[in-house]
Amino acid sequence: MTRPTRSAKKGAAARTARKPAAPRARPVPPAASVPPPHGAAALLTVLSPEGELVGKDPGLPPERLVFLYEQMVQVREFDRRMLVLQRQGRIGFYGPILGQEAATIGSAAAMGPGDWVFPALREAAAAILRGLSLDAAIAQLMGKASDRCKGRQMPCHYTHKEAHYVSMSSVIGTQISHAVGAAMAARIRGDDTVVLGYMGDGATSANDFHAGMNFAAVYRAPVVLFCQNNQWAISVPLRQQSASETIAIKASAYGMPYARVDGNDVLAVYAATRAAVERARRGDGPTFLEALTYRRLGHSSSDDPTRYRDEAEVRVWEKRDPVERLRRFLRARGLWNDRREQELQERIANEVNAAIARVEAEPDPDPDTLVTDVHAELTPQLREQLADLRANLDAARGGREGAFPL
Ligand SMILES: Cc1ncc(C[n+]2csc(CCOP(=O)(O)OP(=O)(O)O)c2C)c(N)n1
Ligand SMILES: [Mg+2]
Repeated sequence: MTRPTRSAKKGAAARTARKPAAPRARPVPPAASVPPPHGAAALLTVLSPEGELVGKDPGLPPERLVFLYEQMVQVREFDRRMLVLQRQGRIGFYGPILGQEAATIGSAAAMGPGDWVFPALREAAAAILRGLSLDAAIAQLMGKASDRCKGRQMPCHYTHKEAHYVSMSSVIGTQISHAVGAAMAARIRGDDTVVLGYMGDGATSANDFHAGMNFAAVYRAPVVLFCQNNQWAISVPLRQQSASETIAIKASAYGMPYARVDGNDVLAVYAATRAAVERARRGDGPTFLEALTYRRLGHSSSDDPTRYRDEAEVRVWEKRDPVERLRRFLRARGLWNDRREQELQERIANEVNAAIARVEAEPDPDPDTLVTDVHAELTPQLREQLADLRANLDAARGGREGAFPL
């Protein structure tokens, strides 16, 4: 290797000094002629933010309206507590759903019990609505022995086999292909199952969006593809995600019917999803739905959104709160009052507290389960590693110096 001469070094230093600091890469803004992606097109709305009926009433019976409200309140409390547990170090990670309760509950409530649901990142409410117990959800988050996945999955990967709720794939957009594939299977088998496949706005930039949309439309798969447009993909705002006027119109390029719905209006979401489910069940193929909503907290417990977005935007969306909207509507119909609200809040707080206490007292998975039902026969390396792990865990339990950190 030749060493640079003193003068060459000096020249290089001078060149470096003259060179202005490289600007931080900034995303190219959308073309001026393209209207902003959100707010540009009409939204299907049933309830105004004040809870007044402004659209076509889907005609749900009173007990079903109350059920939807109770589900929304329950998941809001669950969400709040799980984030607190994460902050206290009792859960490793959590992805909050505050603000998106109506989009998930309205769509999940439109599905039949035999249908299938392929969630994306924030659809715990759909699993709970389909019968996942709070204990099972918390066991998943805490990685307890009773967890269906034996604590092997990252938190927020709930699964509920009995209710056809498939664990989400963290790989953005892959749920779209999975949902379409399952819908194709139903079609080939000739049953009337419908599949609901969720995605975020960010997922519409993923390869699987194109593959899934195209496949679903060409083969008329009985699937409802539901985009939770919460307007952020971690720190990327929608205007930097897509120059399309709306997300919904992307479906027209695939020859798929679509609708754009107010995602904070549970009745509008329910009505749009119900129509799409009926269409799919009749054999008329897929529908794409864009639900306009807002992610009010960080992307996850590892994120700080104050570093990249204006809190004033959050305040605007707080005023469009989905839970309050339905509560106002129920009150106006004489289906809700302060007493019922207080009873519900107390009942849910007690149920969540009791579930946390029960699950936290449960044992962690036996470390042997890392391998024992994965491999029929352990490789020599795995055997050695497992022996090492056991020895270290034993040492740690004995409280000896230098023990394996638990
Ligand atoms: C293929 C892939 N690329 C990147 C990531 C990292 N990632 C995790 S969540 C996320 C943003 C998802 O945004 P969106 O689809 O809008 O869903 P949201 O988080 O808003 O619910 C990204 C880029 C990933 N998990 N998978
Ligand atoms: Mg998003």
